[in-house]
Amino acid sequence: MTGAFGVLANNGTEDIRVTGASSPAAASVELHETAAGPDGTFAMAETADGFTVPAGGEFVLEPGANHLMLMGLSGPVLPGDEISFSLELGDGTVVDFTATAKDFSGANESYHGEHGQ
Ligand SMILES: [Cu+2]
Repeated sequence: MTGAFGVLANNGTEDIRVTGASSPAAASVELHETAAGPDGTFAMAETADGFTVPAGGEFVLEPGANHLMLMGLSGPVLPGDEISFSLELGDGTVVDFTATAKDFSGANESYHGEHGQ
């Protein structure tokens, strides 16, 4: 599995809730958040109520925090690959976007470390 990171921007005047995501590159895509557990270690889990992008603001997806988790990749993801995603919004609309895969080896180590893997 792998993570997807970036910034979701909302230029509108109302908050946007992201309730789900999908990608042809993966069997499923989950909305994950990372939080410190009772014992101080960080663990990631699916968000209970999705991501909320505030009106006129941004929602940051980054390692060790909120991210899109690609589960069950349909094939290897190589740097430079164009991965398309669909985000399902709270009002029922679907937003498509494409992200370019990047070599993430440097930060990947700390990312997995934070996840205790
Ligand atoms: Cu995750």
